[in-house]
Formats: sequence, structure tokens, C-alpha cells
Amino acid sequence: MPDLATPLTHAAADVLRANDRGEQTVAAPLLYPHQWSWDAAFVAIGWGTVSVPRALDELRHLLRGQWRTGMIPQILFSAEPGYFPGPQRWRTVGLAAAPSDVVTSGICQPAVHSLAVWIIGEQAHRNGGADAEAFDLFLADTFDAWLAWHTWLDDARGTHPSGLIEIHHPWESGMDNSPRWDAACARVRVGEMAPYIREDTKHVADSGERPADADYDRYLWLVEQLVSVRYDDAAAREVIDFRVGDVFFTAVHALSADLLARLGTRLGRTTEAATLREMAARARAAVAATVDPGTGHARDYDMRAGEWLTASTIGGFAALICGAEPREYTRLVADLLGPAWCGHASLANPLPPTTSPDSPVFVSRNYWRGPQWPVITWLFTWALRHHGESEAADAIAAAGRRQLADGTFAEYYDAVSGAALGSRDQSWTAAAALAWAA
Ligand code: 9WN
Repeated sequence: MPDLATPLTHAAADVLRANDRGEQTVAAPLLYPHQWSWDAAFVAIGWGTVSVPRALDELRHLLRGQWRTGMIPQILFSAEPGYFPGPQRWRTVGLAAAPSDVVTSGICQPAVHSLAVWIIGEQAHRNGGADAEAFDLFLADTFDAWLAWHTWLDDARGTHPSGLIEIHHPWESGMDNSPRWDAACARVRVGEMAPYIREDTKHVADSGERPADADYDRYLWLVEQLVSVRYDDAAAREVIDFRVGDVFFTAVHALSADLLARLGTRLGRTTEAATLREMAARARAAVAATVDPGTGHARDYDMRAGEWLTASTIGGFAALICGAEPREYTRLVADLLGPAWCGHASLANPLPPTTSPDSPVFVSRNYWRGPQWPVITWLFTWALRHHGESEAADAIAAAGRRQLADGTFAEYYDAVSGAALGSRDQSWTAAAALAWAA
């Protein structure tokens, strides 16, 4: 039986406390000294096991960065130095759509926030008393903000006939240098831009754990393209070199919109709840429609080139997040646990690698090209349980907890050697340890 009072959970709570800057938690010390959008959602889930009010503050702080369009931006900058690209490169200050009292980047990340609100609500109501009251107040205050976020995704990023949520930058996927984006990135033509110096490689032991310099050139060039249209979504669709239907993002949006609909019903917001359910249903259908009949896996879609993106990555299991027809779902679970994925003979731990070890582009220690990310593992375990696959969820969660017993709270782990990689004391890894114990 999981327990919130183990040495691991004490250590995890200490990581969150050390990374706490009052109302926001930095995603990691040194490497990521700001509040990141999807990190904040996972971090709030972790905080919820320690303090519901602190969890709610994390999300309230994130909402201070919400754009007038409804977009929740990828980064809310703190005053701490050491991260590139900073505000000077994003040039969002003064834009009509951007908030006036916080500096943010100009892109977004996967919409896991309503999932966080849902989970914190469950925790708050289990605790009862002041926590339940604080949560109910929070929900009534912020429901419209979460609704606006999903509505923006649907309106501004869900216009393609595929119904997939489109992203305009690999960073928007949260899986930056995943092989999912290799073919689309190869089509980005980097133009003239100001020189820059990377900061990230100064904070990790080996630059082979991070994206390549050529990736960074593309990342920075795409920012230039977005700046050139002042982050206007319709204009961006025309100019941007990277325009991709992200199946994992779409699945997360579907799951979160469904949960927000349930919260809306509780608030008596029946019309909005119905709208959210429709959005979720459209997104779920879009995910199902991407399935490759050969592999049974979901595929991303390159909207620029009009081509499927077929790399064998964790994105292929998107339907496990948003749900699918029962037989299909069971088949995908078996595949995830099977010999090409968690059960692959080369893996140090039976956990989802970000790329299949059988893929020619698998690199066990490079960022999103192979390593196992505890936060992604946790997300799958939550979704599997939610969709009725508790046995699989328990098996993966047990292995996930064992991986974290090294106490480093690493950002990700070498899938083959099992070594801790990237940042240490990463906030969302600590949050995963706490969420598994709750
Ligand atoms: C760019 C903060 C973020 C995560 C992303 C992860 C990494 C940033 C970077 O760190 O990306 O957003 O600079 O590499 O890929 O998922 O949100 O932890």
C-alpha cells in the first residue's frame, strides 16, 4: 500500500520545498529557473499531497501568465538568470494579447492542467474541511480560465480537418527533440538571426543528454518566425516552417477537457460542460483516426508537407491517455507492456522508453530520443487506472517507484544503463514520487 510518510516521499517534498519560490515552483534548480506550464500542473499534483492550498497557489500563479486569447504560455519568467532563450528572444512584452504584469514566452505546452485540477480536487475532498472549501472556491474562481484555455486550443489550434491540435514549435509538444519531429524539423529552413549562446549544456554533465546545436538553431528560428507575426495564430499558420498535428497533445486535451466538463457539471455550468464534452469527443476521434493500421499506433501529422510522421515513439500510445474503444485499448496496453516497449530485453527498468529500443533512431541517453521520463511514466499510470487498466497501472507504477529510489529525482533516466540524466532535483519528478504515494 503506498504511503506518504516514506523516506522517498519526505525527500520528494523537500525537493519541492527547495524549488519553491513562494507561489511558483521552478521546474528545476539551475537548468530551468522559471515556472513551466505543464511542469506546474504536475508539480501542483505533487504539492496537493503535501498542502492543498500550496497546490492551488501554483495553479493560480500559472494563470497570471494566461494570454488574453486563452493560451497558457510555456514559461512564466522569474527574475533568476541562467536560462536561454529568455524574454529578450521571445519579445512578447507589450503585445496586446500578452499579460501586462508577468513576462512569458509566446508558445504553449500540453494541456494537463484540468487533469491537475481534477486530481487536487479529489485530494481536497478526501481531506475535507478547509481543503475542500479552498478547492471549491478555487474551482469556482478559475473554471472560466481553464475553459478559455481549452476553447483557445479548439478554436486557434484545432482548425485543421484532421481535428488534431496543431503545434508550431517542438517545445509546444513538451517532447522537444523526439524523433516524432525529425522529418518535420528537417524541413525547417533556418534563416538569418542574431547569434546566441546556449545555457542548458552548462548545467548537464554531458551535452549528449541534450538536443543538438542544429536542433537549437531550428528552435530559435521558429521563435523568429512567430515573433515576425506577433504570435498571431492565423498568421503563424501561414508563415511557420513547423506546423504539425500533435497526437499526444490532442489526447491530453481530450482527457483534460472531459475532466473539466465533469467539474463544470458540478458547478452547474451545464452548457459549458456540454461544449467541453464535444471538444473532448472530437479530439478523441481525431486521435483514433491517426492510427496506423500496420502498427496500431497513433501518428502525428505534418500539416506543411501533408504527410504522416511515423517514428516509433511513446506518442504512438496517445490513445492510452484519452481512451479508445475497449478492444483497441486492451491491445495497446499489451503492446506497451510487450517486448518492443516496457518489456524490451535491453531495458534497465520495465518502463515506457520515449522511443522504442528497436527503432534505428533510439538513443538510450539522449533527452526525448529514448530515456524514460518519470513524469510521463506517472501520466500513463494515472490514465491506465482511469480507463480501467489497474493491473497494468500498478505494475508500471511499482517499477516507476523503484526507479526513483535512487533519490536523485532526475529529469530522465538512461533506458539501458538506468543512469540518472539531465537535471537533478527536477520538480515534476519529485511530484511523480508524491503522486504515486497518495
Ligand atoms: C523547453 C521544463 C521543460 C519541460 C519540457 C522539457 C524541457 C525546455 C528546455 O524542460 O524543455 O521547454 O529548455 O529544454 O523538454 O517538457 O517542460 O522542465
